[in-house]
Amino acid sequence: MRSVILSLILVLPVFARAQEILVNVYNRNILSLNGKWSYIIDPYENGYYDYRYEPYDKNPNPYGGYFLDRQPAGKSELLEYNFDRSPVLTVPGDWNSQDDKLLYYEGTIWYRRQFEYTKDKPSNRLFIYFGAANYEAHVYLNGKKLGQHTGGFTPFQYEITDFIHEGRNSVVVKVDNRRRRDGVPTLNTDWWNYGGITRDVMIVEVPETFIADYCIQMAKGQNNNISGFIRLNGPVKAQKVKVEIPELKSVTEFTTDENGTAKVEITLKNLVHWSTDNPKLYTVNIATANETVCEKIGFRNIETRGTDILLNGKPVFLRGICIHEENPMRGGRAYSAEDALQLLNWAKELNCNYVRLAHYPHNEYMARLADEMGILIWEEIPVYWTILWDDPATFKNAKSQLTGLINRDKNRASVIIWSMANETPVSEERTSFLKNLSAHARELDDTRLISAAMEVHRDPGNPNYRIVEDPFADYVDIINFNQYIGWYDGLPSLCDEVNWIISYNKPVMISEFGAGALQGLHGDALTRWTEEYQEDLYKRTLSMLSKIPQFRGLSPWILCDFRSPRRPLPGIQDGWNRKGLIGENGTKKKAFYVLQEFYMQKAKEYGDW
Ligand code: GCB
Repeated sequence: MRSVILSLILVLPVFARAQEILVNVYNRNILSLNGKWSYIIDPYENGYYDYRYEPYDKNPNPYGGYFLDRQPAGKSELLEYNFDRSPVLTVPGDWNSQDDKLLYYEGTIWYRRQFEYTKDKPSNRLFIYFGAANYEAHVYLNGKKLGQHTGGFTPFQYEITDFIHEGRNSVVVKVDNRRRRDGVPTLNTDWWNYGGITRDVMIVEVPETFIADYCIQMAKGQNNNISGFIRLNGPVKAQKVKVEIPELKSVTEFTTDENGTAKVEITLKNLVHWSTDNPKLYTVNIATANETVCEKIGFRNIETRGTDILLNGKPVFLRGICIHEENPMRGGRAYSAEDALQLLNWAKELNCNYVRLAHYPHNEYMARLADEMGILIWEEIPVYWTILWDDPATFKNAKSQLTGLINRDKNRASVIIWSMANETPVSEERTSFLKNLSAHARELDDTRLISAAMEVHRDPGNPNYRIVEDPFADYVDIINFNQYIGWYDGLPSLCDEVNWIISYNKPVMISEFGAGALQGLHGDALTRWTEEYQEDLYKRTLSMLSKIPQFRGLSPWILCDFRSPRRPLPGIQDGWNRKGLIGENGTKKKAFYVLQEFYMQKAKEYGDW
């Protein structure tokens, strides 16, 4: 019995230290590890735990150091895991949409990829970088454990300088997508729990001392002043660093301190601000004596004044739509620049100037493309519904996902809102959780706006009143709430009756409303699931919302139908949430055109047409 249970990896007593994540990884010296990875399904995790359920990581295998990623030493040796005989999955990509038998799988899958590597320069350092893996990943290189990462939507990396071999190398990753009560998100969501290595994987080669992180953004409330920081990692911490913006003929030199950090302050003349009409990006070069990192960055100012949202000092109405990170036509998680283009092109066609990337950090291509297309963005972490508010480990997890997101996208002009949560039930623990998260976000980035998708309450004495009142509203810059009058709450005609009580002197936005419709199903406006019902609900909702005096934007639910196991209705839902304005085959529903027209009028009203 014992001898047939094989440990998968040789154990190193000390894990590689978790690293500060490299910013702007796509513009570095990288080797992509995307492609075909061999995989082994391991629902009982026998490659991770011995037969006493002790992790091999903690308790090195006493039976001779078997490990998964190797060939039997001779014909008599028993090995039961063998990647060479195993099928392959494409990385990046969720496993659910690549093999029918994995559609509902929740558990562990082991991945392996072999690759050759030769350094450009012997003194250079190497990192392995993962855009994301859902939900927990354990990473091993050539039999050494590099570390473990929790959270399905943020990047992670390990330094592999000392573990990589000249020539052939082998990386093994255990990915486990089981939902957890104490996780972020928790057990209960309304989206598909796609597992796998869902984003790009790469080896990054950098000099011994390298530019690890930087923030080059417009200072809060300023029009010409850039402020931020540069942080070096490596033995030569104190040195000269240059920031150059060739188009503006601006070159400024800074000196990093003994921690490798320099504060950046630059005054720019003749700067063209990034905006939705003119998404101007400047090439910015950040250089030390032996490294230059380049990136296109836009400079803009976002703030609120009273009930207005101001982009570069000018009132803006946010014509938005919610998006899940899914490609409805291919099926499964979106992960590429092409997927991002498809989704954001649809948003543009809808006359949007804004998108809400729900309900977790999307891949980096989205914000990069939005920068180029002039689309404003809301970014969010999966603090959704009923996570464990009083568990310090859950808070730490949420905070680390928020940090990962802000670190990655802090140089994107398109990103204007960090959202802390979606539809969370009011309680003291929840409000203090969100307060602490938002304080952390402001500490990391004081230039963007904070919000959350809050809930609506009824007035028990008056069926036609809806109230937005939430103690967390005091800590946000924009009030956002989800409401489903006409779908979960009465019929669409109720929209004509309802009065809103929203007493905040802040901009008010509606982060969600919507109705399910099966694309191609027609009937009268009172028949559920028809395109006509959804169309009618959109018309009535838009007139209802327009009566709210502080109304400054919206992001209806949702651009495309998306998969959700909560949606079983045969013949209609079949495992899809049908609230999309676009069906699973890419065809637009009638309500798409209602919103498109509304947005054209709004754009005209705000002088954006
Ligand atoms: C919501 C949630 C969203 C759901 C949506 C629905 O309020 O925020 O995740 O998918 O409603 O369709 O019910």
